[in-house]
Amino acid sequence: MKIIEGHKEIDVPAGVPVWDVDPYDPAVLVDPSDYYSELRSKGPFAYIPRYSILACGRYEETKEVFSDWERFVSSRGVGLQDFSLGEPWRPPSIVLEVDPPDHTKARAVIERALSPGAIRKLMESYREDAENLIGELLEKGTFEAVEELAETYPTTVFPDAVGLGESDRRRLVDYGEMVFNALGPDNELRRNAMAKGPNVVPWILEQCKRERLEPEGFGATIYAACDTGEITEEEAGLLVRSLLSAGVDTTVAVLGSAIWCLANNPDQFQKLKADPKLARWAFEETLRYTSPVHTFCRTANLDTEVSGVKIAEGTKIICVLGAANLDEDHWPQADKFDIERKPSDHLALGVGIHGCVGQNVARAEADAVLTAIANKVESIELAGEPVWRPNNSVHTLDRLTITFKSK
Ligand code: OVV
Repeated sequence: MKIIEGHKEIDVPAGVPVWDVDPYDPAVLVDPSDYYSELRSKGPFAYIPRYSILACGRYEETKEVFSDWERFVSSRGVGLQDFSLGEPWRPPSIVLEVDPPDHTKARAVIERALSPGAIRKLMESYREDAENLIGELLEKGTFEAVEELAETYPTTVFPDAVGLGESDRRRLVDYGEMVFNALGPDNELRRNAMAKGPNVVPWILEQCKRERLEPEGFGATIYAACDTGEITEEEAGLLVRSLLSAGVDTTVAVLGSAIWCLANNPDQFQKLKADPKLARWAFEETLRYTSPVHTFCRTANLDTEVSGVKIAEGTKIICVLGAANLDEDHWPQADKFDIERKPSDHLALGVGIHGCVGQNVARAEADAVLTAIANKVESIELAGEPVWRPNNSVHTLDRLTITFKSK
């Protein structure tokens, strides 16, 4: 058996085109639209020889693979590495990198911590923080929207909601960058992110300890579940680690991308201003249009078949969510950003039992920020060429210079 990027080499399934592309080439990662459409044009799956994987990017197949946890498991890792063949870089997540029945218990605990009721309590301070921040940026006029808005807002409100005594914007963003880059191949992006580990990982793990967490917060609710014997204290620590792994870079990405979308589509921003209640849908359409998590993998746990393609046990499938969310066969005028589209079935937050457990927190953050912008800002303009930051799993901006004008 030959191993490539930590998983089994597979034969090309009958009828599947071989496509010599590198999905993890920084040039593809910063500007993926041609890669997305070419992938969809190949059929339900393409075989990518340099990694010996299947890729899917049509809506139907991506949804099928992504939601069928019995055939396409997460416990063997959701990146290129197959955890059944070697040790991952960190102890696996007990909610992401796991299947039922173990998944069910951890998921219930984290779902409780992030419940709609818990989030409702935060909403008022989320709105206040968003209004203050947008007010400050309006006064500045021109600002760096990644640093001063997209990174600043989540790294202010989220650590507080978790109950961390302190925030460290750089370390929180860098840890997310590690976790998401780690899902890709052993390329320069992954190696550079991993090199930050010694400065970042010990700090993150320290924040996950029970005694570090405030008595109110998502973290405390998670730890309360070990007093009732539902989970162990160690598992509670790992679930707090999941919050810090998945809760920062994703929301940073979607906020930056939402501003980018609105700056590029002034007609859509005018719609939002006319009806700020559309903030919720501006968020969903940004998710569909930009897919902050562009790729997650699954592993076939048995010989099976999808859309007539025979898939062998051990096959790694990269599910290109970014491509599925722009599939013309599912979305009329897929390449148009339209906040009145109201796309409730995009795949940006996943689908099925592993669907984003933090989505209501993300929605609350985005709603607070976009509502404040709709109410206070007259126009949003690009004040420089946007620059994207390549990441093996996250589609995110590196630099976005913006001018806000008031009346
Ligand atoms: C990258 C990522 C996404 C979702 C969950 C987690 C990590 C986790 O650590 O649980």
